[in-house]
Amino acid sequence: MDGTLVPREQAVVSVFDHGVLYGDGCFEGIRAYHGRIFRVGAHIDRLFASAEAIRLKSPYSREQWIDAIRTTLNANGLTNAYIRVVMTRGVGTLGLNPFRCPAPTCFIIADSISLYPPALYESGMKVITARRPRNLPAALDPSIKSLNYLNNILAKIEAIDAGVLEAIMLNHEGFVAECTGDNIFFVKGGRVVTPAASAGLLVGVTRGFVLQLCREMGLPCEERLFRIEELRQADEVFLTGTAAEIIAVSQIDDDVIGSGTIGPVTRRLTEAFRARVASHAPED
Ligand code: PXG
Repeated sequence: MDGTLVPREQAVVSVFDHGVLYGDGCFEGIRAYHGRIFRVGAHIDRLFASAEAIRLKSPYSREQWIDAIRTTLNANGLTNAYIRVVMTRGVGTLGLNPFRCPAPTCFIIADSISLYPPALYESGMKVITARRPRNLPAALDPSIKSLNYLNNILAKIEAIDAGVLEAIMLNHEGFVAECTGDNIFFVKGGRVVTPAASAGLLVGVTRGFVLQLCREMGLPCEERLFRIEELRQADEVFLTGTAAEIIAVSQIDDDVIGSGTIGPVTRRLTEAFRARVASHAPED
């Protein structure tokens, strides 16, 4: 918390913090595998980009954040972990003005996470198409990982109400953007496709890693705009995210995707992903 290790019960934030009052701030979710912090540089770069986009200045350098993440991981005795890094606007007066908050509140949590039941990684999971569109980039750019997640949470509620765990979100023009907490890919005729950043989405670290794996494995891949109809006709659909890693989609609304279970390309990418995070490659 703000540069000091504190026990869990002392890790508290003021009710006057604008992160709490207005969702004014940004965050990252990061994984550690075997004591190595996965793509920590990319996550801290994105944290700084999010902060800059909301005119929030980090009191710590990139290196200080990375050191603090490592310290928090070690203090919790964790080697496999989920790390949450949060930077809020800080404590201020009631009223929106962010510039009346003298200092950001910064904290790091190291804990565990399991997002989806393990069996779903074999069977694939059902998702729905949310009726609610993803935020308009000109209003609140989804590439900013801000503490305002209500757009995603309201779509997540649509999913839960429909008895599934994720929802596909379309942008204001009806192009597929992403899911509430995951990016989305499809495979058709051996080509791997994911929405281009211009669809208005969080440019996921896992998404970037999967695109890199495709190139390394010689799988043709592209980033472009597409509509939900194209997704319904795909051979395979899968989601990517820090928490989810790679998970197959078996059904979208009433449409079964491909064989209705994890497909061969998704399986290959999942195996490559797991091998890489388990390997002793240097941390990056
Ligand atoms: N889109 C959105 C809206 C996200 O929130 C992703 C895509 C995937 O990005 P990364 O960089 O993780 O590959 C995210 C990330 C959670 C949780 O608690 C959600 C995310 C990450 C970690 C935990 O549900 N979402």
